Amino acid sequence: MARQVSIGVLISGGGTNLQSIIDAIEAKKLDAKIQFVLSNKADAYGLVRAKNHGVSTEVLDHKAFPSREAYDQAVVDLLHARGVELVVLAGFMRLLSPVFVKAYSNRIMNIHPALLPAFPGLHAQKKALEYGVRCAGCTVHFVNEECDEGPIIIQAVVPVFADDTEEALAARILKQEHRIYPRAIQLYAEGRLRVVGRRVSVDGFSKDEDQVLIQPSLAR
Ligand code: NHR
Ligand code: GAR
Repeated sequence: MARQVSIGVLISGGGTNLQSIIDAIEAKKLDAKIQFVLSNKADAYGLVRAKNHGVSTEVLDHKAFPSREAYDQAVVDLLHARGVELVVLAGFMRLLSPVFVKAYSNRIMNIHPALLPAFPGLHAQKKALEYGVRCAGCTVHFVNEECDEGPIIIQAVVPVFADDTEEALAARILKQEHRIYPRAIQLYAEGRLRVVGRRVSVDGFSKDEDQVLIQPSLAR
């Protein structure tokens, strides 16, 4: 068992990634303690998920603050007050200003439903489909001051099929999000992530040269 890492999870919506983190903790696959879940929206369903599992919640509406910086400082103050070490963005839809990023430098993670640096920003799955890529996926990265640009921790690749809809592809990607986000947090808890410039090195994992995805596959 690694030491338990104290995390704060920031959401704006449904919170299925939050659910995957709660489930991994309950299954003892993730040595983390969620200090609280914070939403900028009072009606985010993720808040119900948190309450269902005895996790405390906070709602901080960005519209009640005079500036992005003032909002971010209030969030940082809450995170500090609860002893949060690692901030986990799970569908949080507010861009973080430098005030926030500096306070938690290389201690904020985000998950994005694309193989970054391809398709940053909104509607990544739709963009991937329209572009015609054969492989899509998801990325967990540390957050820096740019959007979807921070050092990459882990990625999962999924096939794109000729008859895919945006919904089908998004669901295929989301399933893998739920596997890699708890894993990324566990690697952090185990102290196995080191950020060197743009690159994140992961201690002690074995290589497999044959772990590839070919799409369309070599079989017919
Ligand atoms: N903050 C920084 N500094 N860097 C990143 O990589 C971030 C980030 C904050 C959030 C998540 C990202 C996503 O999952 C994320 C990554 C919202 C926006 C945005 O522009 C951008 C990226 C992400 C989430 N939001 C608008 C804003 O004015 C509001 C949009 C809305 O409310 O619907 O902040 O996609
Ligand atoms: C996830 O697919 C996440 O990757 C994506 O929103 C969904 C949140 O789902 N994030 C973005 O598109 C960021 N631009 P959840 O609320 O059920 O975890």
